[in-house]
Amino acid sequence: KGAVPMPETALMALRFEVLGRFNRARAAQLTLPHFVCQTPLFMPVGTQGTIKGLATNQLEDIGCQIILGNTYHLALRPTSELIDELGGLHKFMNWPRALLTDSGESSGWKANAPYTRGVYSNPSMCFTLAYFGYSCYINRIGADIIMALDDVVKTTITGPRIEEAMYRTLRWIDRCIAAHKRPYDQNLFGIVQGGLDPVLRDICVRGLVDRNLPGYAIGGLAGGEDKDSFWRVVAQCTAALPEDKPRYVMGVGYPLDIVVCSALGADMYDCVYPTRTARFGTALVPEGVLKLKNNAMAEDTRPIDSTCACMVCKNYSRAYIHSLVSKDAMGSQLLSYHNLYYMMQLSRNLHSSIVRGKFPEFVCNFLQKMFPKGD
Ligand code: PRF
Ligand code: ZN
Repeated sequence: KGAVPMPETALMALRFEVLGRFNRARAAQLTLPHFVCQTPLFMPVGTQGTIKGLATNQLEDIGCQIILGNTYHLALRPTSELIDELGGLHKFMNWPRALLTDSGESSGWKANAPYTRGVYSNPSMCFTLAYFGYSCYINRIGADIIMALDDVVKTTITGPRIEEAMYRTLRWIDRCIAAHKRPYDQNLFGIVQGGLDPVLRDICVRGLVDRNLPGYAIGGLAGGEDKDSFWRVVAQCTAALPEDKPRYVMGVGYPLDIVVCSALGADMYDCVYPTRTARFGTALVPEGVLKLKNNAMAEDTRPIDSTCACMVCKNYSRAYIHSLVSKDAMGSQLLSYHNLYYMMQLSRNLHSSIVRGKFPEFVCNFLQKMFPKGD
Protein backbone atom coordinates (compact mmCIF):
# COMPACT_ATOMS: atom_id res chain seq x y z
CA LYS A 1 0.00 0.00 0.00
CA GLY A 2 1.51 3.30 -1.12
CA ALA A 3 1.90 6.40 1.04
CA VAL A 4 -0.92 8.92 0.91
CA PRO A 5 0.72 12.35 0.70
CA MET A 6 -0.81 15.48 2.09
CA PRO A 7 -2.74 17.45 -0.56
CA GLU A 8 -0.81 20.51 -1.81
CA THR A 9 -3.22 22.93 -0.10
CA ALA A 10 -2.22 21.39 3.22
CA LEU A 11 1.11 23.19 2.99
CA MET A 12 -0.58 26.59 2.96
CA ALA A 13 -0.70 26.89 6.76
CA LEU A 14 3.08 27.38 7.03
CA ARG A 15 5.96 29.09 5.25
CA PHE A 16 9.58 28.19 5.95
CA GLU A 17 12.22 30.51 4.47
CA VAL A 18 15.89 29.83 5.11
CA LEU A 19 17.63 33.17 5.69
CA GLY A 20 21.15 31.89 6.25
CA ARG A 21 23.26 28.75 6.57
CA PHE A 22 26.56 27.68 8.01
CA ASN A 23 27.46 24.16 6.90
CA ARG A 24 24.44 22.17 8.09
CA ALA A 25 23.14 24.86 10.47
CA ARG A 26 20.36 27.09 9.23
CA ALA A 27 18.52 30.20 10.38
CA ALA A 28 14.98 30.53 9.07
CA GLN A 29 11.75 32.43 9.29
CA LEU A 30 8.80 30.17 10.06
CA THR A 31 5.46 31.82 9.30
CA LEU A 32 2.59 30.20 11.18
CA PRO A 33 -1.09 31.24 11.28
CA HIS A 34 -0.63 33.11 14.59
CA PHE A 35 3.02 34.25 14.51
CA VAL A 36 6.14 34.69 12.43
CA CYS A 37 8.91 32.76 14.26
CA GLN A 38 12.69 32.88 13.90
CA THR A 39 14.63 29.61 14.08
CA PRO A 40 16.59 27.99 15.69
CA LEU A 41 13.90 28.27 18.32
CA PHE A 42 13.27 26.99 21.82
CA MET A 43 9.58 26.44 22.66
CA PRO A 44 8.57 26.49 26.34
CA VAL A 45 6.29 23.72 27.56
CA GLY A 46 2.95 24.21 29.26
CA THR A 47 0.70 21.31 30.08
CA GLN A 48 -2.65 22.60 31.34
CA GLY A 49 -2.68 25.59 28.96
CA THR A 50 -0.18 27.57 31.04
CA ILE A 51 3.57 27.86 31.60
CA LYS A 52 3.62 27.36 35.37
CA GLY A 53 3.75 30.66 37.24
CA LEU A 54 3.93 33.01 34.25
CA ALA A 55 1.16 35.11 32.70
CA THR A 56 0.89 35.21 28.92
CA ASN A 57 1.88 38.90 28.78
CA GLN A 58 5.12 37.96 30.60
CA LEU A 59 5.75 35.23 28.02
CA GLU A 60 5.40 37.88 25.31
CA ASP A 61 7.85 40.17 27.18
CA ILE A 62 10.33 37.28 27.40
CA GLY A 63 10.08 36.92 23.63
CA CYS A 64 8.43 33.49 23.49
CA GLN A 65 7.18 32.87 19.96
CA ILE A 66 5.51 29.49 20.21
CA ILE A 67 4.54 27.48 23.26
CA LEU A 68 3.49 23.88 23.76
CA GLY A 69 0.31 22.40 25.12
CA ASN A 70 -0.33 18.77 25.99
CA THR A 71 -3.28 17.30 24.08
CA TYR A 72 -4.05 14.72 26.70
CA HIS A 73 -4.14 17.12 29.65
CA LEU A 74 -6.22 19.64 27.73
CA ALA A 75 -8.58 16.93 26.45
CA LEU A 76 -9.19 15.75 30.03
CA ARG A 77 -9.55 19.18 31.56
CA PRO A 78 -11.06 21.54 30.55
CA THR A 79 -11.89 19.16 27.60
CA SER A 80 -11.41 19.83 23.91
CA GLU A 81 -15.15 20.40 23.40
CA LEU A 82 -15.13 23.30 25.86
CA ILE A 83 -11.95 24.81 24.36
CA ASP A 84 -13.55 24.59 20.90
CA GLU A 85 -16.79 26.17 22.18
CA LEU A 86 -14.87 29.01 23.79
CA GLY A 87 -13.07 29.81 20.52
CA GLY A 88 -9.97 27.58 20.60
CA LEU A 89 -6.94 27.40 22.90
CA HIS A 90 -5.41 30.72 21.75
CA LYS A 91 -8.45 32.64 22.92
CA PHE A 92 -9.07 30.45 25.98
CA MET A 93 -5.57 31.02 27.43
CA ASN A 94 -5.19 34.56 26.00
CA TRP A 95 -2.09 33.67 23.97
CA PRO A 96 -2.02 35.54 20.63
CA ARG A 97 1.17 33.91 19.29
CA ALA A 98 1.80 30.40 17.95
CA LEU A 99 0.83 27.18 19.74
CA LEU A 100 1.91 23.56 19.28
CA THR A 101 0.10 20.56 20.75
CA ASP A 102 1.76 17.23 21.44
CA SER A 103 0.49 13.97 22.90
CA GLY A 104 3.48 13.83 25.22
CA GLU A 105 6.21 11.31 25.68
CA SER A 106 4.50 8.48 27.45
CA SER A 107 2.71 6.17 25.07
CA GLY A 108 0.79 4.70 27.99
CA TRP A 109 -2.04 7.19 27.81
CA LYS A 110 -2.40 6.84 24.07
CA ALA A 111 -4.11 3.50 24.61
CA ASN A 112 -6.02 5.03 27.48
CA ALA A 113 -7.27 8.28 25.99
CA PRO A 114 -10.39 9.71 27.61
CA TYR A 115 -12.44 8.64 24.59
CA THR A 116 -11.78 4.95 25.16
CA ARG A 117 -11.21 4.84 28.88
CA GLY A 118 -12.55 1.74 30.51
CA VAL A 119 -14.57 0.70 27.47
CA TYR A 120 -12.31 -1.56 25.46
CA SER A 121 -9.89 -4.11 26.78
CA ASN A 122 -8.35 -5.15 23.45
CA PRO A 123 -5.16 -3.04 23.17
CA SER A 124 -5.20 -2.70 19.37
CA MET A 125 -8.84 -1.59 19.50
CA CYS A 126 -7.86 0.95 22.13
CA PHE A 127 -5.06 2.28 19.95
CA THR A 128 -7.35 2.62 16.94
CA LEU A 129 -9.98 4.47 18.92
CA ALA A 130 -7.41 6.53 20.79
CA TYR A 131 -6.27 7.85 17.47
CA PHE A 132 -9.83 8.80 16.36
CA GLY A 133 -10.28 10.69 19.61
CA TYR A 134 -6.85 12.28 19.25
CA SER A 135 -7.54 13.66 15.77
CA CYS A 136 -10.74 15.28 17.04
CA TYR A 137 -9.00 16.80 20.06
CA ILE A 138 -6.14 18.38 18.13
CA ASN A 139 -8.45 19.97 15.57
CA ARG A 140 -10.74 21.32 18.31
CA ILE A 141 -7.87 22.74 20.38
CA GLY A 142 -6.73 24.59 17.26
CA ALA A 143 -2.92 24.91 17.63
CA ASP A 144 -0.75 26.18 14.72
CA ILE A 145 1.26 22.94 14.78
CA ILE A 146 -0.30 19.61 15.74
CA MET A 147 1.95 16.64 16.34
CA ALA A 148 0.89 13.31 14.89
CA LEU A 149 0.15 10.49 17.29
CA ASP A 150 3.27 8.35 17.75
CA ASP A 151 4.37 5.36 19.77
CA VAL A 152 7.30 6.37 21.97
CA VAL A 153 9.67 3.80 23.40
CA LYS A 154 12.60 4.61 25.68
CA THR A 155 15.85 4.52 23.71
CA THR A 156 17.46 2.46 26.44
CA ILE A 157 15.14 -0.45 25.53
CA THR A 158 16.26 -2.82 22.73
CA GLY A 159 14.58 -5.57 20.76
CA PRO A 160 11.37 -5.91 18.70
CA ARG A 161 9.43 -3.29 20.68
CA ILE A 162 11.45 -0.52 18.93
CA GLU A 163 10.53 -1.84 15.49
CA GLU A 164 6.89 -2.35 16.46
CA ALA A 165 6.65 1.25 17.69
CA MET A 166 8.24 2.64 14.52
CA TYR A 167 5.83 0.75 12.22
CA ARG A 168 2.88 1.70 14.42
CA THR A 169 3.94 5.37 14.19
CA LEU A 170 4.00 5.03 10.38
CA ARG A 171 0.53 3.44 10.33
CA TRP A 172 -0.85 6.15 12.59
CA ILE A 173 0.43 8.98 10.40
CA ASP A 174 -1.87 7.90 7.54
CA ARG A 175 -4.84 7.85 9.88
CA CYS A 176 -3.89 11.28 11.24
CA ILE A 177 -3.61 12.65 7.68
CA ALA A 178 -6.98 11.12 6.74
CA ALA A 179 -8.73 12.47 9.84
CA HIS A 180 -7.14 15.97 9.76
CA LYS A 181 -9.98 18.43 9.26
CA ARG A 182 -8.11 21.76 9.26
CA PRO A 183 -5.07 21.46 6.93
CA TYR A 184 -5.69 25.06 5.81
CA ASP A 185 -4.85 26.54 9.25
CA GLN A 186 -3.18 23.73 11.24
CA ASN A 187 0.12 22.02 10.36
CA LEU A 188 0.35 18.30 11.01
CA PHE A 189 3.97 17.32 11.79
CA GLY A 190 5.14 13.71 11.52
CA ILE A 191 7.45 12.21 14.16
CA VAL A 192 10.44 10.03 13.27
CA GLN A 193 10.81 7.06 15.63
CA GLY A 194 13.07 4.00 15.45
CA GLY A 195 15.17 4.22 18.58
CA LEU A 196 18.93 4.14 18.05
CA ASP A 197 18.71 1.79 15.05
CA PRO A 198 19.87 3.53 11.84
CA VAL A 199 17.92 1.11 9.62
CA LEU A 200 14.63 1.70 11.47
CA ARG A 201 15.24 5.48 11.53
CA ASP A 202 15.87 5.40 7.79
CA ILE A 203 12.63 3.51 7.06
CA CYS A 204 10.69 5.94 9.24
CA VAL A 205 12.23 9.12 7.75
CA ARG A 206 11.60 7.92 4.18
CA GLY A 207 8.04 6.91 5.03
CA LEU A 208 7.27 10.30 6.54
CA VAL A 209 9.01 12.28 3.78
CA ASP A 210 6.84 10.39 1.24
CA ARG A 211 3.77 11.80 3.04
CA ASN A 212 4.85 15.36 2.19
CA LEU A 213 4.07 16.82 5.62
CA PRO A 214 4.57 20.54 6.43
CA GLY A 215 7.22 19.71 9.06
CA TYR A 216 8.99 16.84 10.81
CA ALA A 217 10.02 15.99 14.34
CA ILE A 218 12.75 13.66 15.55
CA GLY A 219 11.21 11.78 18.46
CA GLY A 220 12.25 9.08 20.87
CA LEU A 221 15.40 10.85 22.05
CA ALA A 222 16.41 12.69 25.22
CA GLY A 223 15.50 9.58 27.19
CA GLY A 224 18.79 8.72 28.84
CA GLU A 225 20.75 7.46 25.81
CA ASP A 226 24.46 8.38 25.58
CA LYS A 227 25.34 11.63 23.82
CA ASP A 228 27.16 9.94 20.93
CA SER A 229 24.05 7.92 20.01
CA PHE A 230 21.83 10.98 20.47
CA TRP A 231 23.91 13.13 18.13
CA ARG A 232 24.32 10.30 15.60
CA VAL A 233 20.52 9.85 15.33
CA VAL A 234 19.90 13.61 15.06
CA ALA A 235 22.60 13.90 12.36
CA GLN A 236 21.17 10.96 10.40
CA CYS A 237 17.61 12.32 10.52
CA THR A 238 18.44 15.96 9.70
CA ALA A 239 20.53 14.77 6.72
CA ALA A 240 17.58 12.78 5.37
CA LEU A 241 14.78 15.30 6.03
CA PRO A 242 13.86 17.91 3.37
CA GLU A 243 15.89 21.14 3.32
CA ASP A 244 12.78 23.30 2.92
CA LYS A 245 10.78 22.04 5.92
CA PRO A 246 11.22 22.70 9.65
CA ARG A 247 12.92 20.02 11.79
CA TYR A 248 11.99 19.71 15.43
CA VAL A 249 13.98 17.68 17.99
CA MET A 250 11.49 16.72 20.70
CA GLY A 251 12.27 16.90 24.40
CA VAL A 252 15.59 18.66 23.93
CA GLY A 253 16.33 21.42 26.25
CA TYR A 254 19.86 21.62 27.62
CA PRO A 255 21.46 24.74 26.14
CA LEU A 256 24.50 22.73 24.98
CA ASP A 257 22.31 20.15 23.21
CA ILE A 258 20.41 22.93 21.43
CA VAL A 259 23.65 24.44 20.15
CA VAL A 260 24.91 21.05 18.93
CA CYS A 261 21.59 20.05 17.32
CA SER A 262 21.40 23.44 15.57
CA ALA A 263 24.87 22.82 14.16
CA LEU A 264 23.49 19.49 12.87
CA GLY A 265 20.64 21.27 11.05
CA ALA A 266 17.75 21.15 13.55
CA ASP A 267 15.41 24.13 13.94
CA MET A 268 13.03 23.67 16.87
CA TYR A 269 13.22 22.35 20.43
CA ASP A 270 11.02 21.93 23.49
CA CYS A 271 11.72 20.93 27.05
CA VAL A 272 10.39 21.33 30.57
CA TYR A 273 13.98 21.67 31.84
CA PRO A 274 14.25 25.51 32.08
CA THR A 275 11.00 25.85 34.05
CA ARG A 276 11.35 22.61 36.05
CA THR A 277 14.90 23.40 37.14
CA ALA A 278 13.68 26.89 38.13
CA ARG A 279 11.25 25.28 40.56
CA PHE A 280 14.21 23.49 42.12
CA GLY A 281 16.02 26.81 42.61
CA THR A 282 18.41 26.62 39.65
CA ALA A 283 19.16 29.45 37.21
CA LEU A 284 20.64 29.01 33.72
CA VAL A 285 23.69 31.21 33.15
CA PRO A 286 26.43 31.34 30.48
CA GLU A 287 28.78 29.47 32.86
CA GLY A 288 26.26 26.64 33.27
CA VAL A 289 23.92 26.74 36.28
CA LEU A 290 23.62 28.82 39.42
CA LYS A 291 22.00 27.19 42.48
CA LEU A 292 20.04 29.87 44.28
CA LYS A 293 19.39 27.64 47.30
CA ASN A 294 23.11 27.62 48.02
CA ASN A 295 24.01 29.46 51.27
CA ALA A 296 26.63 31.44 49.35
CA MET A 297 23.70 33.33 47.73
CA ALA A 298 22.29 34.60 51.06
CA GLU A 299 24.21 37.90 50.98
CA ASP A 300 25.07 38.11 47.29
CA THR A 301 23.73 41.45 46.03
CA ARG A 302 24.57 40.76 42.36
CA PRO A 303 21.89 39.82 39.82
CA ILE A 304 21.61 36.17 38.70
CA ASP A 305 23.60 37.04 35.57
CA SER A 306 25.15 40.49 35.13
CA THR A 307 25.16 40.00 31.33
CA CYS A 308 21.42 39.20 31.21
CA ALA A 309 18.97 41.95 30.16
CA CYS A 310 15.86 40.31 31.63
CA MET A 311 13.40 41.97 34.03
CA VAL A 312 14.59 39.75 36.90
CA CYS A 313 18.30 40.47 36.44
CA LYS A 314 17.56 44.19 36.10
CA ASN A 315 15.55 44.35 39.35
CA TYR A 316 16.44 41.60 41.83
CA SER A 317 19.49 40.28 43.65
CA ARG A 318 20.60 36.70 44.16
CA ALA A 319 20.09 37.28 47.90
CA TYR A 320 16.42 38.22 47.42
CA ILE A 321 15.70 35.21 45.20
CA HIS A 322 17.60 32.98 47.67
CA SER A 323 15.28 34.22 50.42
CA LEU A 324 12.19 33.31 48.37
CA VAL A 325 13.20 29.96 46.90
CA SER A 326 11.19 27.09 48.42
CA LYS A 327 9.34 29.56 50.68
CA ASP A 328 7.26 31.54 48.20
CA ALA A 329 5.99 30.83 44.68
CA MET A 330 7.52 34.15 43.59
CA GLY A 331 10.99 32.59 43.85
CA SER A 332 10.34 29.96 41.19
CA GLN A 333 8.35 32.45 39.10
CA LEU A 334 11.28 34.86 38.94
CA LEU A 335 13.66 31.99 38.15
CA SER A 336 11.34 30.64 35.43
CA TYR A 337 11.18 34.12 33.93
CA HIS A 338 14.97 34.42 33.82
CA ASN A 339 15.49 30.85 32.55
CA LEU A 340 13.02 31.25 29.69
CA TYR A 341 14.62 34.61 28.85
CA TYR A 342 17.98 32.83 28.74
CA MET A 343 16.59 30.17 26.34
CA MET A 344 15.02 32.81 24.09
CA GLN A 345 18.24 34.84 24.07
CA LEU A 346 20.12 31.66 23.12
CA SER A 347 17.62 31.13 20.25
CA ARG A 348 18.04 34.74 19.05
CA ASN A 349 21.84 34.48 19.24
CA LEU A 350 21.84 31.22 17.25
CA HIS A 351 19.57 32.78 14.62
CA SER A 352 21.48 36.04 14.24
CA SER A 353 24.96 34.45 14.32
CA ILE A 354 23.97 32.10 11.48
CA VAL A 355 22.41 34.95 9.47
CA ARG A 356 25.55 37.08 9.95
CA GLY A 357 27.96 34.28 9.07
CA LYS A 358 29.30 34.27 12.66
CA PHE A 359 28.08 30.86 13.81
CA PRO A 360 31.54 29.36 14.57
CA GLU A 361 32.46 32.43 16.65
CA PHE A 362 29.20 32.13 18.57
CA VAL A 363 29.74 28.42 19.27
CA CYS A 364 33.37 29.01 20.40
CA ASN A 365 32.30 31.79 22.71
CA PHE A 366 29.42 29.71 24.11
CA LEU A 367 31.69 26.73 24.78
CA GLN A 368 34.47 28.86 26.29
CA LYS A 369 32.10 30.35 28.87
CA MET A 370 30.56 26.99 29.72
CA PHE A 371 33.86 25.07 29.82
CA PRO A 372 36.52 27.64 30.73
CA LYS A 373 39.13 24.99 31.55
CA GLY A 374 38.61 23.40 28.17
CA ASP A 375 37.16 20.14 29.51
N1 PRF B 1 7.13 11.85 20.98
C1 PRF B 1 6.20 12.79 21.34
N2 PRF B 1 6.49 13.76 22.22
C2 PRF B 1 7.74 13.80 22.73
C3 PRF B 1 8.74 12.87 22.39
C4 PRF B 1 8.42 11.84 21.45
O1 PRF B 1 9.23 10.98 21.08
C5 PRF B 1 9.90 13.24 23.10
C6 PRF B 1 11.24 12.60 23.08
N3 PRF B 1 11.27 11.39 23.86
C7 PRF B 1 9.57 14.37 23.85
N4 PRF B 1 8.27 14.70 23.63
N5 PRF B 1 4.97 12.73 20.82
ZN1 ZN C 1 18.03 37.31 33.69
